[in-house]
Parts: sequence; C-alpha cells; structure tokens
Amino acid sequence: MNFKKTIVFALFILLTFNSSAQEGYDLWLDYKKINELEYKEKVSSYFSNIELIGNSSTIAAIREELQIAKAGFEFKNHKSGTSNKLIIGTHNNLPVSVKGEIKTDSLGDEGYSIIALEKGETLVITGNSDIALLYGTFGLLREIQQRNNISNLEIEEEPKIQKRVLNHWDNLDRTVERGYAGFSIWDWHHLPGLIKPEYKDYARANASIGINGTVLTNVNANSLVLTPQYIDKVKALAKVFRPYGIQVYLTARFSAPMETGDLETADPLNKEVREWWKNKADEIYAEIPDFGGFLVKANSEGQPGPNNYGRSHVDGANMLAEAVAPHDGIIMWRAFVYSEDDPDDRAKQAFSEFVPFDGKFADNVLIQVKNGPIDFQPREPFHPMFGAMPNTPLMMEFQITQEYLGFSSHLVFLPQLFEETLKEDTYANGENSTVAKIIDGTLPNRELTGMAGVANIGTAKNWTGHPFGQANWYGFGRLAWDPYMKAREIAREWLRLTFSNDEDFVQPMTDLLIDSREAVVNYMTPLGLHHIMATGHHYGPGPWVDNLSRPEWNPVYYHNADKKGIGFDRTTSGSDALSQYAKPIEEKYDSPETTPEKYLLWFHHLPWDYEMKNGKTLWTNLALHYQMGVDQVKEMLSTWKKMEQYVNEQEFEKVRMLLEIQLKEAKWWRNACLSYFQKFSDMELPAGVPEPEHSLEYYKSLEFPYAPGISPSWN
Ligand code: GCW
Repeated sequence: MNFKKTIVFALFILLTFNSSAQEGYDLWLDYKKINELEYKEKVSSYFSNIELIGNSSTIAAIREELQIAKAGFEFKNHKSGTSNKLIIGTHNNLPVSVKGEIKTDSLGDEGYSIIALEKGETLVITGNSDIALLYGTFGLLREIQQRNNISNLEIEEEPKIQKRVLNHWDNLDRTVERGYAGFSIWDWHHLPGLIKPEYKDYARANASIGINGTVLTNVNANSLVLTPQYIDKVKALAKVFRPYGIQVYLTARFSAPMETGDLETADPLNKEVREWWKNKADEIYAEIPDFGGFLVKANSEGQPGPNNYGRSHVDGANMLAEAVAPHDGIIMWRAFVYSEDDPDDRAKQAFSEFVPFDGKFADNVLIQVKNGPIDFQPREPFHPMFGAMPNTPLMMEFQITQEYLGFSSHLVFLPQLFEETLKEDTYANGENSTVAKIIDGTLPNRELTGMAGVANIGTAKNWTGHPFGQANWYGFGRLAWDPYMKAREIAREWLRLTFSNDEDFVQPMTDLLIDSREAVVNYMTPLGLHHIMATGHHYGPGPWVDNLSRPEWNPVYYHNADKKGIGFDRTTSGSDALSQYAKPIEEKYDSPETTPEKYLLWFHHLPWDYEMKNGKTLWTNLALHYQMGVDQVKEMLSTWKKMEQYVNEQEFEKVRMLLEIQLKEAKWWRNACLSYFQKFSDMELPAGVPEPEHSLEYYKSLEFPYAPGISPSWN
C-alpha cells in the first residue's frame, strides 16, 4: 500500500467505525478513546500486562473483549517501567501469590470479585467459573468507561436473581409482536448457515449486564420451532451465545403434539402426549445440552392449553416440567390469563385462577407474572399474586418494549417504573416484604428465581429504534442482576457509558430520564387511569372505544366515565379486586382519602367534583395532570437542546426530532382524552389547559392501519 492509499484506508476505517458508533450499534459497549492522559497512562499499564488464565471459549471471549476495549480506549503498550498487572482467573487457578488474599466461597457460580492487591499494582478479577470472569471483566471495563480509579478496587458482585432472561416476541417470519425496532434479529431463513455478527454482539451486550437467558420466540407460539429443521437453527444460535453464558429457551405451543406430531390430542394427562414431550425434550437436549427450557402462554388470548381438555395449569406445567427435568431444564409458565367467558374484573382473574394452585407446581416450574394485574400499563399497582403464593416460585415479567408507552417514538426511562414495582410492599410476611424480596428468593428462601423482560430489540441499526430505548434494555439487565439497584444510579451509569462523563451532561440528563416516566403517566393515564389506548395496535388514545367483542378489551370497561364520575371501583362495593391484596393495603386503599392519588381511579369510581388533597376537584386535577405531562415533555426537549456538544450530531438530531414527535403526541393524548371525558364531566378546563385544537370527532376518526407491532398471530 502506498502512502496515499494508506491514508484513504485509514480514513475509511475511521469513518466506518465512527458511523457505527454514531448509529448507536455499539450500545453501552462503545469504549470511547480516553483523553485524560494521566488516567490513560495508569490504566493502560495494567492492560499491557495481562495474565488471562484458562482456555475455554469464554476465556477467548474475554480476550476478545479486552482487545476491543484496548483499541477503543486507545491504550498504549507499556513495554517496561511499570509493574502493574491484571490477572484474570478462577480462584482455583490463581497464582499462589494472590490466591490466599481472596475468598470466593460466597460468590456462587456467577459472582465475581475485582480486587486491587500489592499496593494497587496487581488487579485481580476472579470468581468460581469462567462466566464469572467474563462478568468481572465487563465490570472492570464499566469502571474504566466511567473513568473511576481502578487501583483501589474492591468489588464483590453476585447476581441476586438466578434466571435473567429476555423474552423475544419474535415470529418465525421475522415480524415482532409489539416490536418497534424493525424486524426480528433472528434470520431464521439463513440459519444455521449464516451466522451474523449481530448474534455475537447481542450476546456481548447481554453478558455485559448479566443477562443469562433468552427466549427466542413469541409466546403466541408457532410449533414449527420444535421441528428438527428449526432445532438445528436454534442450535447454531446457542453455540454463539454459549461462551457468553446465555442459555436459549423456546416457547412451547401447547398443541404442538397435534400440529407437528401425529397425535390427536394434546391432553396433558394422556400417556402418548406426555411421551411426545419427553421425546421432544430429549431430542432438543441431544443437540443443545444446555438448553434452558420452555416458556408457555396457555389458555390466554386464544392460545391452546390444558383447559381445552378440562385440565388445569398445574397439569399442563407439570407435564412439561417432567419432560425437561432430567436435563435440568425449567418451565416458565405465564400467569397472564383472563377468560372470555368470565365476567369478573379482568384484574382479578390470574390471581383467582393461580393462587389456589399454590404449592402444586413441580420444583422446576416458575410462574411468570406481569408486574401489574392488567397489562404493562404506564402505571399499575403491583400484581397481587406477588406475596400470595408462598409455596411457588414467581418470576417477574416486565415489558421493555413500549407497547403502551409510545412505542419507540417516546423517551421513557423504564427502570423508574420497574423500581417502583420492585419496591412495593406486599406485606406477605409483615412489613417490608417487598416485591423484590418475593422474586429474589428472600421471602421465602428459595433458589429458583427469575426475571423476564419482553425485549425491545430488532434490526434497527441501533437495535432499539429510539436511541434511549437502549437504556431500558440496559436497565432491565442491571435490575435482573440486582433488583435493589436504584433507577437513578442506573440512569447515571448508562448515560456515562453511552454518551459522556461530563457532569454538565450527566446531571440534567439523569433528571430527564427519571422524570420521563411520570411524564408519560401524566399525558396518557394519570391518577390511576389505564387501558384507554386505541384498539389493536395500541397506538394513541382511544378512551371512547366500546364496540369490541370482549368487554374487557374496551377502554370504557376500565374508566367507566359517566355523568356521575370516573374510575374502576375495585373495593367491596365494586369488583372487590382490592381484597386480593394483604390486609394493610386493603384497608388503606379501601377509602379514596387514604389511597395514593397515583392509584385513585384504579381502585375507585369518584364524582367529577370529588375534592382531592390539594382542594381542587378531580376533574381539575385530571386536566392539570394531562397538562403537566405535556409541560414535562417540553422541558425534556429544552434540556436536550442544551446537550448538543456532548453527543454526535446524528444522534442529537434524531433524539430532538423524536422528542418533537413525543410532544405532539403528548398533546394529542391530552386533547383527545380531555375532550372525551369533558362530555361527561360537563366542566370547564382549568386555567393553563388550552382548548383542544380539534373536535372529539376528529380525534376519534384518526386511523393508523400500518402502525407497527401487530403480529400475524392476531389474524
Ligand atoms: O398485552 C398483550 C399484548 C399481546 C401479547 C399479550 C401477552 C404476546 O397486546 O400482543 O401477546 O399481551 O402478554 O401475551
């Protein structure tokens, strides 16, 4: 290569590298150049002298990650003049000189320790498995990305939850149910032959935040994925993920023995059916020995299940559990059920159906429960099943994709929502029996624990569509590792890894992220309102919808607005869903005066002129909340506009335009909902809330036939 060519080539590399970073492909693993010279000097001295012990594929992954990081940070090679070194090895492999200084007995299989020894000259990452070392390596890189001093580190980290899994609602045709970031990243057609680089980068990203499992397919399941042709494809993905400690799981369609086998029934008590599932499990495990198990949506929204044969959820789950048990597999059985024939309050149904089965599920079954009793709304009280099944491991299901929170157009920092749920007190075992303690196996003490997040990942160049959607993937992983982490801490961390360590950026942007959750609640469903979105795609407001075949699909079912007032009475005078909670909650929420105002209309139907704590009427407060939501988005936009110097131009512009969309849509929600509710309240809008720009008829007439996220499984 001559000089000119070299320059052109170098430029090309620079541009390609930059453009992928600019498009957000590198996520929080964009190891930016270190400009602080002294810091760089110090840290690179450890990296010039690395002793990485072991030779597994995970060790190879660590070596590769260190190289990527070194290149990104632009470390120099220190040939001499320093005795600093970095040792990475499992405890039993450590050199004797340091081994005795460190204890890893309490770290379990996945926990790690990063410790500076010998006056800070030796940095050791250790644990009891190679995966622990990988987690530790990512832990150390995170410190460096945040420019923290690493010469005095003393970190001990152990995941508090055992199964930390993403749920992909991805179909085999690559559409993604409730996906707003393009198509499915699983290119089934080209698998197993074509292994895309994205697969490994996906695994790196997940491992870096401690995610150790992925359910590849939609819970509205297709049994084809259980056929040999597809098992071969799944095997290829599992091979890429294995070094990163990520197990694959599949969704099991309950009727698979009929659809892909030759059986005439899928009755879980039928001998042949049981045999079929056992053979299927053996077949999968023969190909994928570390296969995780199955996730099942049964007898819910049209999916087949044991009830079709007069059998119970226990019969169904335990049959599958028996099939995977010899291979150490687990069954994640979803509790998201509500019946089309049951006129009872939908919020009560999962509890009514599952709680009587407490203690009856096999040991390798986890019941997967959504955070709230309805369906991933901007705000819901915690699901009353948490705390009500002491003899059954319950796992949390959060939704990372923003089905009801503005798709990938709105900036909403979900860890704030997750934290709120995790911190709620269930009173299952007296005071301070938080949801986090129920799911992490503290109350009661148990080993099998889990947290699932419905992924927001797709083929978008930056994985999540909205650049800030990445924060929700990141935050989910961090909370699955440690459900006691604070959203604020996660926000800071993510901002620093992704954009900049400058406090003038980090502080205002942390506030922006934290406030973004309350903003969406305000402009969509304030004061406990819920499920008032448009039908099908769920994009935009639709509080007027009243014509759907199932009553509990209609927004009017949930808000009950009439001339007298608004809200869902869930006290004893109404559906009595409140009695599913522990006594202290039941007593407190029984009266509107003592119900937290954020849940007011979730539990009570109240007159429009009901006087709230601030002395103003319910109607006035409702209107002011909608307005506050709009104002908060305005504020977000104005904060963002001051951040231009900290982010690249492309990303700056993208977020700015998305915030403009969010602002427009926040106003749309406010206008549409207030004009509709005003028909009933017959009251004036308070000062500060503008008259809607259009008539109610106009808002009702809006249609979005191609809004994303609708899956063919609904057709
Ligand atoms: O909220 C509903 C979604 C469905 C989804 C279902 C579920 C996968 O609208 O698209 O189906 O929840 O969680 O099973």
